Amino acid sequence: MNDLSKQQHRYRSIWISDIHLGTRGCQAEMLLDFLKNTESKYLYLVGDIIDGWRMKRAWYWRQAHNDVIQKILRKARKGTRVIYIPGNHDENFRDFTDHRFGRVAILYETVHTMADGRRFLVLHGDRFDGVIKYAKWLAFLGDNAYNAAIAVNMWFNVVRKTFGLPYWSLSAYLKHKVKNAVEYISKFEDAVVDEARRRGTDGVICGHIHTAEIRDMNGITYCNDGDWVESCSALVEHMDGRLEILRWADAQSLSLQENDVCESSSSATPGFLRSMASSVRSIL
Ligand SMILES: [Mn+2]
Repeated sequence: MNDLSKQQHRYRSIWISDIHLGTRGCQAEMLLDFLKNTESKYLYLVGDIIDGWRMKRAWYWRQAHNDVIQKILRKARKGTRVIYIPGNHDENFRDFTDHRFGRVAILYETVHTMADGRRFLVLHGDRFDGVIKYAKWLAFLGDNAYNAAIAVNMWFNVVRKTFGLPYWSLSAYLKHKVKNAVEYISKFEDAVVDEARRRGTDGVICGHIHTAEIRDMNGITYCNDGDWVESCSALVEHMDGRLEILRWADAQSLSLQENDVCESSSSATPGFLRSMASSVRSIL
C-alpha cells in the first residue's frame, strides 16, 4: 500500500461508501485527493454518500463537499460507469432506484462480475444491521452518541497537537469497542455472507459498518470498503480481478502529518488502548 504515490492509479473497479457528505466528520479533502489520483472502468458508490439524516438536523456543507460530487459526475461524463447504491443515511435516493441521473445509475443492489469471472453481490448492508432491523430509535440514539464522539474527538486532537502528539481517533476507538461488545460486527458479517450464499454469489461487497476488510468466510469472500470519516479507505479490483483495500490516509501520511486531517492507521492508537480493544474482541 505504501507504493501508492501521487501518479494516477488505474483499476478495473473501485468501491467507496460511507462518505457522509454534509457532516463535519466527512474527510472530503482526502476523498478528493483519492478521486483525483485514481481511475477505473467502474465506480461503485455503496451508500451513505450524502448524509440526509444529519443534514435534516444540522446543515453542514462546504465547497469540498460540492467538489466531491462534481468530481464524481465528471468521471461519469468521461466514461467511468458510476453505479450508486443508496444506504440508510441517504435512503431518500432509494425512491429513484433503477433510474439514471445523467450517466449515474441508481440501483438498490447489484451483482458485479470480476475480471476473473467471480460474481459479487454489492449492497450497502443496513438491512442486515440488527440494531436498525429491530429498533430504529436505537439506531438514532447510536447516531447521536456517534456525533458527540466526533465532536469530542476534534477538540481532543487540538489538545494532542498542542502537546506534539499524533492524531488519534476517539470515535473509531469508541465505535470499535462498543460495537464489538455487542457482537455487532460479527453478526453483521455473518448475515451479509449468508445472503451472498443464498443468492449463489462468490462473495459480497458492502459498507455501512465503517470497517474495511477482505476475508474468506467459509468459501464466501466478504469485502467491506470502509469509510471516509475515519479510515479513508476504498476497495479496488485490479485489472486481473484481484481485490485490495486501499487506505488512502496511509498512502498520503506525509502530507497528513502536516495537515492532521485524518487518522493514518490504528498504529496511532496508544498501546494500552489498543490492547483493551483487542481484549474486547477476544471475549467475543
Ligand atoms: Mn449505513
